[in-house]
Amino acid sequence: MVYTQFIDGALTTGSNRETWINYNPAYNTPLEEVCQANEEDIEAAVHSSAKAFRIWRAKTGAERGRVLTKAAHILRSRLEKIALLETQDVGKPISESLAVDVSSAADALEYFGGIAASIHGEYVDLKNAFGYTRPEPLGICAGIGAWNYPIQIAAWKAAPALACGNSMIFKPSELTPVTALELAKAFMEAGAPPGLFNVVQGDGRVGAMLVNHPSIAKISLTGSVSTGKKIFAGAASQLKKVTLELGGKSPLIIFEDADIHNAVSAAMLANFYTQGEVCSNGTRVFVHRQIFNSFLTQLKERTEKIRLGEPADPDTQMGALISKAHMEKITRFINSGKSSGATLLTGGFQPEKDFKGRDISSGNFLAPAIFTDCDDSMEICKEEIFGPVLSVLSFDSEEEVIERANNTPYGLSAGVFTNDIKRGHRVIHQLQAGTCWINNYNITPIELPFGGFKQSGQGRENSLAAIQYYTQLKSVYVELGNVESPY
Ligand code: TXE
Repeated sequence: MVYTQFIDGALTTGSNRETWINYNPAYNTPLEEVCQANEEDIEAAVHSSAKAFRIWRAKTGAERGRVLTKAAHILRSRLEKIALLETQDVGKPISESLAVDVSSAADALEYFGGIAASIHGEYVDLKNAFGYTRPEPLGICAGIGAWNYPIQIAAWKAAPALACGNSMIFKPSELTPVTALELAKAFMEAGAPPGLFNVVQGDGRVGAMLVNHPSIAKISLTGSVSTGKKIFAGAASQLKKVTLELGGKSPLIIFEDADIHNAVSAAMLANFYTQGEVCSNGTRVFVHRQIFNSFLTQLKERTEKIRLGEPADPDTQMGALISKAHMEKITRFINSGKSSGATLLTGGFQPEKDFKGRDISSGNFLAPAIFTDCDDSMEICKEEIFGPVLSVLSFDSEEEVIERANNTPYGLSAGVFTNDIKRGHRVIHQLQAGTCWINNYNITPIELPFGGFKQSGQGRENSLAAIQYYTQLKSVYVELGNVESPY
């Protein structure tokens, strides 16, 4: 099957002859051939997006909200089909794509569909005059996605953009081109004007075309820090608005009074969910020295029970990494950890068989790895690995752990486990991270802002906070008296 662009309400292979093969990470077998967009396709997408924008911005918030809400229902009605597509494309377990990926995309559409009618400005009383503000849409927004949560990322960008009256051109990661098309179809069936949500396919070259296109008002990226810097620089030449959701090396701090079972659960969720390919992962697990050994014993025991294997099996808990190249990158990090003196407590190897004895040797599977005897200066404790590799570090005092946790150029997330309510808040307030949890980890409800401090990003996704990143404020002064003039 040839996978395509979705432009002006219809699938099209576009005008380019260049294609690439998209693989299923569980077997490294081809899934489909995908057409790379060229400049002509981008022009067609921009033209249709501009047309849709004129129609869409003239609608009331309630009308826009209705379309988003209907699209959410359509996604939910196709939950199993889309979840399977996502699992085949990303390699993540079907249990995850059923429970999280498609539903969180639908949650975003419902949430922003629900508030579309309430987006409003302010009235300001002035002497003999009044003023008001109008949050107006930006125009055509471009969304550029990463490969770990393809449909969720597409919906997290599209939902607030469309609720605010913008149109969107979305480019999925070249490694996961499939489910953004399902979102585009859902919007069309829900009554969106053709072109409101176009999908163009391709690698960074297509992303760069979107960044440089003068008719595109805003870029929202989910991706790596290095791509974020390129996009920020590219957008600067035209002073475009940007939202950047980038990577991290987040701390998870476990104090001696924490509930250890819960803390171990959170550390596993913070490192092994989606094979560890999550930007907000708490990959530096700081454990108070008093509970270090018992924490480690439980962590090792439970990690070794993770059911790794065939992603489409509902019993599977961990699937395949996105690509062979990514698996090799993670393996290099594991070797770096070993050679720098850390102890690999468990995992870090490529299993031949899965938990039901099936041959998985052709896929990108890696047993979840735990490193101990770590030092903050080791590469594995400083660089984002984006795979199932957890480093455990011990600490003695609150002051010390806060300083060590903050000693990173990243600032996406942080977690604290303690039963002392005062300490929980006190510590969280001192951590340099945009998305934090007390006594849990990696929970990202649509109602709360998501985004990073420092080099982990710009702007926020989700929640009411997202509205300001998809609108521009117009101030209107209305005179009720005479014009006072010195002339
Ligand atoms: O990122 P890339 P990947 C981060 C995390 C991880 C990385 C993996 O740090 O290491 O992303 O995702 C497009 N101009 N997060 O490898 O390479 C590219 O085609 C314009 C953080 O996909 O940065 C793809 O669509 N676009 C996170 C997208 O950018 C360009 C969640 C990302 O690619 C481009 C997931 C260019 N010059 C991953 N070059 C979070 N914060 O939520 C590439 N692209």
